[in-house]
Amino acid sequence: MKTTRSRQIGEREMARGKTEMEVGSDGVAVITIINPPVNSLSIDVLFSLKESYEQALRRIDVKAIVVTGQNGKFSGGFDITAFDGIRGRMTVQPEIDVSVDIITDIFEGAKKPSVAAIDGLSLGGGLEIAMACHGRVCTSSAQFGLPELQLGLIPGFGGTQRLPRLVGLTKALEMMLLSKAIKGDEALTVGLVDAVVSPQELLKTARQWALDIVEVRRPWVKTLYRNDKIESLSDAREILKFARMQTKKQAANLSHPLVCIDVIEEGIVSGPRAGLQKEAKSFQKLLFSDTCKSLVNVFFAQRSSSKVPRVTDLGLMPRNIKKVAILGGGLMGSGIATALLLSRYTVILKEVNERFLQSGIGRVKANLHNRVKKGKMTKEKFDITISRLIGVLDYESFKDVDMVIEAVIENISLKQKIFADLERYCSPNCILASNTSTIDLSLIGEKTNSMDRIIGAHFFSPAHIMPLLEIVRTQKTSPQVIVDLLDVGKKIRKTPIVVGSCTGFAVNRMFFPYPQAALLLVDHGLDVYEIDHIVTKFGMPMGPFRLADLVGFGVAMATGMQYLENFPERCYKSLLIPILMDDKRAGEASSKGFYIYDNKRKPTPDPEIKKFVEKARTMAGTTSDPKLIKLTEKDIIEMVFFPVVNEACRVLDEGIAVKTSDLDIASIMGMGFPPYRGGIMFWAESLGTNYIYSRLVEWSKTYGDFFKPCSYLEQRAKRGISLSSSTIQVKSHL
Ligand SMILES: NC(=O)c1ccc[n+]([C@@H]2O[C@H](COP(=O)([O-])OP(=O)(O)OC[C@H]3O[C@@H](n4cnc5c(N)ncnc54)[C@H](O)[C@@H]3O)[C@@H](O)[C@H]2O)c1
Ligand SMILES: *[C@@H]1O[C@H](CO)[C@@H](O)[C@H](O)[C@H]1NC(C)=O
Ligand SMILES: *[C@@H]1O[C@H](CO)[C@@H](O)[C@H](O)[C@H]1NC(C)=O
Ligand SMILES: CC(=O)N[C@H]1CO[C@H](CO)[C@@H](O)[C@@H]1O
Repeated sequence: MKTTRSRQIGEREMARGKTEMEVGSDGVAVITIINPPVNSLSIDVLFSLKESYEQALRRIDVKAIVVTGQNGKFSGGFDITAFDGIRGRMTVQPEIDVSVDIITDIFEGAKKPSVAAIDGLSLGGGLEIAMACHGRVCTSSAQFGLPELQLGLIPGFGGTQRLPRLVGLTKALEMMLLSKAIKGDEALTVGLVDAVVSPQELLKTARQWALDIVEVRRPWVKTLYRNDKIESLSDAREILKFARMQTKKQAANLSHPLVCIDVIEEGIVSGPRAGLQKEAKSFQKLLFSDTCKSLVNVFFAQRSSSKVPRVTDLGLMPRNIKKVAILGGGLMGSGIATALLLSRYTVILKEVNERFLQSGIGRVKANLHNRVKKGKMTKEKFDITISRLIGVLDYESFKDVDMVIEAVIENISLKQKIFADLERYCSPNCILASNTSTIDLSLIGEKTNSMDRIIGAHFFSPAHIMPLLEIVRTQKTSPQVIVDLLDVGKKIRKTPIVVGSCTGFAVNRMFFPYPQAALLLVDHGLDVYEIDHIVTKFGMPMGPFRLADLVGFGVAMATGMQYLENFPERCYKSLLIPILMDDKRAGEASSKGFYIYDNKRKPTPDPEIKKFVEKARTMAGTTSDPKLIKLTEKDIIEMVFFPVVNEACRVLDEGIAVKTSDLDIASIMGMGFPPYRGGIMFWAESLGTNYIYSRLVEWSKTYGDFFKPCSYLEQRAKRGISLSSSTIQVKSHL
């Protein structure tokens, strides 16, 4: 990675992180990376590391070097917040290639040996520095990985060259292409480290190793030139060929994994120095790619989703939640119970009768069994986990629960009664959460005096697998309760977004126009399967029609009705699904929807669908529109997704969501929008507000108000400002 140093010495106190060096009487200089919380490698840290090395190399009382990180963490890798800075400074001279000039020539090429003492994280650039050392000692809980591909990049500090030389090609490819981390003991087995010791012994052992290298093992081996682990050229070619094939299958729209394979190959074919050079060049290019920018956006969006203005900035600490009660052991309830149990919560599951209770518990067991089958859980762990589940039929044991999550059938008077009961049986501090998808939370809490602790916890089905949690607050929900639920969300490994209450909340609300746009296009002459094909190619896990089959026509109609009730002026009402329902099609569950399903649930297009489409067109009075039939793939994608962007703007305007980045996360984790496009709003922004606005205006003239841009979008388009800009907005958020 080429970079320049912009800060002057006088600005030191502003520096992001540093290193410190301490020379012992044994002649070992211990250089410690200091940049909390994960000792990331900012530009300042890298240059300070270089200075410390140079000093150690100059001093005659120093015989050997140990590199380590402060507070039990080696280094979490390159500082991602510095990417923008590097992009901006690319043209400034002089350039220094960190990977070649510093890590390879100064650190690895030094006349004094260095040993990395690794505890905690050693990821990305952190691991790459450790690999350039002449020895590595770690603890068994240390974590090693090169996750750069998750950000649309490749390892940039020689990782593509050194990792294969330490652990062999197959293991190195697995760690890079799948961003798979390994722990200390495995690192020892595969040859990534030389010894595993206790945290107390770590520094002592590393010093000893460093001195041993000086005294006993001179001349020492540089990782970059090791050949004992790397496969023969012909074997390597076979392995790389297979990896390319797999990659093309699994990540059709991503080019950087293939670049990574090319760079590794260059090192094997033309030697590691050439490999380093190609790595540096490719890294620079990828840094400017849309994929990298998008994935970095997702990285930050995910981290900021748990930062909520005027909630998480009040200095509130999450309360300790240990015991959670769940009402209803249906599909949702059992999924939520599974997620909580997996994160060591004690779970009380309440049902209406013994039979339902047993089937609820059965579902939880089945979820956990699946993990055992997949090798993700041992039988012993299963027994311990399921022992924390307590099934009940009454509220007896609710006195000391910290949180209740209600997931019973959607019935207002039932839910009102339940919340009134909860108020009586639970402690006054207990959080009362509902997984309701449609009923207004204020209505649910109407018969209580507990609105400040009533909150929505909207999971996505299946709850133990889907990563998103919509936390729904009302005007009365207390910040403390939001902070508590954010903490639970994090502990059960969900990405939470905090939203206001409205029909569909943020995710389903902004995506309601998505199937409608697809149906509109079909009514006007496009083919069902072509739309699904194009949308899938764009990167969605499935097209809108395949999704409708999966959700089921019953559910699709019911939710469609809600939007029609709430937003009649901008709904497109196609008759196609009701017509299909008349033919006894209900979607995948009935083996027949837009597709036909075999007994393995494999979908096949149905030639008969034409007949129903014709009928729907006739009834709607639409005919095949010659203009539409000639649409390009790009047009079709835009006609399907711009209405989503438009609705997302309304969601922002109404204060349902507080940041565009939350909607990026919502689109990716709730709907499967491709992360390498950065999320729905990031993608929209990349096309330009004005472009989206003018296209919507154009379509609304032909196809009506379904496409009519909202005022939030219009105002920003006309002023040429970003969708996230709140300069116009004066409406108060929730
Ligand atoms: N699962 C989904 O994908 C999905 C989709 C749309 C909506 N929802 C919503 O999720 C909620 C639950 O959905 P589900 O699919 O799990 O429903 P479900 O019918 O499978 O399960 C509901 C369970 O709650 C139990 N129950 C009813 N009253 C109870 C009470 N007073 N105390 C304890 N248990 C009680 C029922 O016996 C039933 O087993 C509903 O509000 C529904 O609207 C879920
Ligand atoms: C995504 O991949 C498909 C092939 O699967 C290709 O046709 C399409 O152009 C790709 N899109 C982008 C933006 O790379
Ligand atoms: C809703 O719940 C109430 C109270 O339990 C019950 O009396 C009513 O029959 C239920 N309504 C429906 C439609 O299930
Ligand atoms: C009761 C409840 O919350 N229902 C919601 C729970 O989560 C599922 C999964 O999306 C939603 O579909 C339900 O609306």
